[in-house]
Amino acid sequence: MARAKIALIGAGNIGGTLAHLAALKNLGDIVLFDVAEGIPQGKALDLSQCGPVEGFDSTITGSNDYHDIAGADVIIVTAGVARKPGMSRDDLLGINLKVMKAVGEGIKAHAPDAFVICITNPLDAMVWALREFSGLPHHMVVGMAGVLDSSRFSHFIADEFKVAVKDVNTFVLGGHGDTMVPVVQYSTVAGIPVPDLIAMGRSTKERIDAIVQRTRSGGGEIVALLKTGSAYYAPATSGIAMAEAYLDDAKRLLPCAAYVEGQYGVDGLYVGVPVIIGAGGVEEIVEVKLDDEAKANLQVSVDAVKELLVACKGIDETL
Ligand code: TXD
Repeated sequence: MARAKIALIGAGNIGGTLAHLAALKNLGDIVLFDVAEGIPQGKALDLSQCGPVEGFDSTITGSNDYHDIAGADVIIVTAGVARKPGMSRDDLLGINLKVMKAVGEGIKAHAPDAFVICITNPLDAMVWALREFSGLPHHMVVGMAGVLDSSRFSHFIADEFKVAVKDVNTFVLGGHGDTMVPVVQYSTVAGIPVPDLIAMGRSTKERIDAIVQRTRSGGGEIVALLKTGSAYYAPATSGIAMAEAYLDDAKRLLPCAAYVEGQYGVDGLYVGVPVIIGAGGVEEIVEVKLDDEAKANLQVSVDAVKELLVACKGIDETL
């Protein structure tokens, strides 16, 4: 069977890490694309030289030409600018919307059959705009945020209860921003819901609420520490998990920014919801029952995303 082809649009901090992870996992042949000359080529050559040590035979090439993404099975988009201290994700909208237009046109022209995972911020708006510009089917364009946000949430929960991370499963809904909705009642340790663990005296509501807040500001916490950019190891790891779910037809149920048409009372925009990812891309949007608090929090998140879309339409009249 022919090896999968993975195109990474953006060869920066996340793009380079994506390429490294994809190569280590032998997911397929990799094309690193960027507008910066030399960066994709240099990183591709450096990564290729890991092959003899690690034993992977993926070919890794760098390019500044969209023709080289032709026939990609999976495309992961990180092109754009990242946050610096003092910047919100929304501050990136003006610059990154223009980038999504160029990327969307490149994908439309050269790899219209790919499964596209958008990572560029502000995520919920950029994945929507990328889908509009590319013209791909909605189920073949998805945003990476919830896998990262729930991984951050799971890391903090595992630390709080002093348990193995593999026994923690957390649930995050909504936009990738301060309004995201970590859903405590669907978050479990070995199947035990976190509220039950609180009732068992293993933590308190106050401590869990503080963890929810730390998850919401998880990106900003790292930006403040790094000062030169934002997180990239966990974002790349999360994007690769989604790519593997598609390539392996794994039917994984993952929190992703997907196009909702009526589910959760939302219509016509991308927002973080539980989805099944398999060979058909986003194969199903899973609608779970939410308590009133989670419903209200989700609505706040949806309203924030709608404001971003209004801003996008104000910048680009073709949207
Ligand atoms: O969970 C999430 N979705 C977020 C996403 C988690 C962390 C970071 N998030 C966002 O991903 C971040 O706010 C940025 O918008 C993207 C990429 O972050 P990264 O840290 O990889 O940024 P870099 O290192 O600046 O890399 C961006 C690359 C850089 O090499 C530019 O030259 C390139 O994008 N770039 C382009 N490539 C192709 N085409 C165009 N037009 C272009 N413009 C810039």
